[in-house]
Parts: sequence; structure tokens; C-alpha cells
Amino acid sequence: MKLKFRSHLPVIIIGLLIPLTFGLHAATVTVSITSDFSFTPRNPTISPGDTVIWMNDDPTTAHTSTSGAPGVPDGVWSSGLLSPGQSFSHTFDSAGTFAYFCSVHTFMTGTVLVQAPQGTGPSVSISAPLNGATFSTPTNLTVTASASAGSGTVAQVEFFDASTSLGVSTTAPYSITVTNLAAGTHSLTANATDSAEQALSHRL
Ligand SMILES: [Cu+2]
Repeated sequence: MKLKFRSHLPVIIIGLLIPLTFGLHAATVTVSITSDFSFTPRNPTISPGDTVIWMNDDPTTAHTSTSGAPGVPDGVWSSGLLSPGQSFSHTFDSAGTFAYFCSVHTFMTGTVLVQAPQGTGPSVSISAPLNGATFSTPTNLTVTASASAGSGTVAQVEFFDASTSLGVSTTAPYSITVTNLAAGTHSLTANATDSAEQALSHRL
């Protein structure tokens, strides 16, 4: 975003802001229930929003996909008896580790691992002041950003005037007040850090 001061007629002009969004496409993973009494793949790793289909490819025997420990269903999902050729699907909305088993043959077990995708990163956009806004100087300019986390929660939003840090905000609504902007054009940006990134940088 840009921000401009003219010295003869002191104003600030705010430039364009382009919100960053990350589109995620839900995926479907098929777990085959096979005639050797196994789930294949047994332990699929998926992302939140993805769907697992259990397909009974055993031509002679009915099986189930039941969430929980063997013999102890936890009620998250239960396919009921799947005859040969029948299938059952469940969509996983949140991250976690989900054990499952076949209620007919409790030695048949597996685990669905639902992980937030790595490297998604947080997204942030400056919501105020608006693009192209002009201000007389001197002014107390409040800059506000909206941010969402890639994984975990938003840890902080740091505001910049070109490469100069203007300050950090750690709680929503993320904003700072700038009091000493000189006349001329300013380019404002915001950078969000999420808790996963923060954990990563602490580790490095
Ligand atoms: Cu079975």
C-alpha cells in the first residue's frame, strides 16, 4: 500500500492493498479393505477438510470402518457393515490422530493422521487506511490489518513503512498508530507471523 505526502500541500496517499488468500482444495483418499483383512493404505495422512473413503474390495467378507480403539468405538464415525463392493466416507474437518478398526475383525486397525499443511503461512492485509487516502500533516495515522493464521494462531503483525518497522501488534484488531510520517509518498506493508512460524523460528 502507498501513502503520499506532498510538502506544499501536506497529504498522505495510501496505495493499493491486495489481500493474500490461500485456496486449499479438499482431497479424497481411498482406503481399500482387502481380502487379506487389511486396510490399504492403513495409515493415510490427509489435510483438514479432506475425505477418506473406505472401500470394501474384499469379494467375500463384510467389514467396517469404525473409529476408536479395537472393540471400543469412540463414535466419531461408524460405517456399519460394508458388504463386498460397498463403501463409506468420512470428512475430517480438524487436525488430529484418529484410530479406527473393523468391528467384525478387531485385529484390523489403522490410523488417519490429519495434519494442517506445512508452509501455508499466515495471510494478512491492511484494512485501514484505505488505498489512495490522503492526509494533512501532521496526523496520527492508525494503521489496521486483518490477519489469519496458516496453522495455529496469529502471533503478531508487524507494520512497515518501506523497510522501516513501524511497530508490532499482538492482539486483534491488529493496529498501530503512527505519529511522525514525513511529507511524501509512503508504502505501508504488514507482515503476519503465526504460532507455527514462531515455534519454528524459536527452534532455529
Ligand atoms: Cu473386517
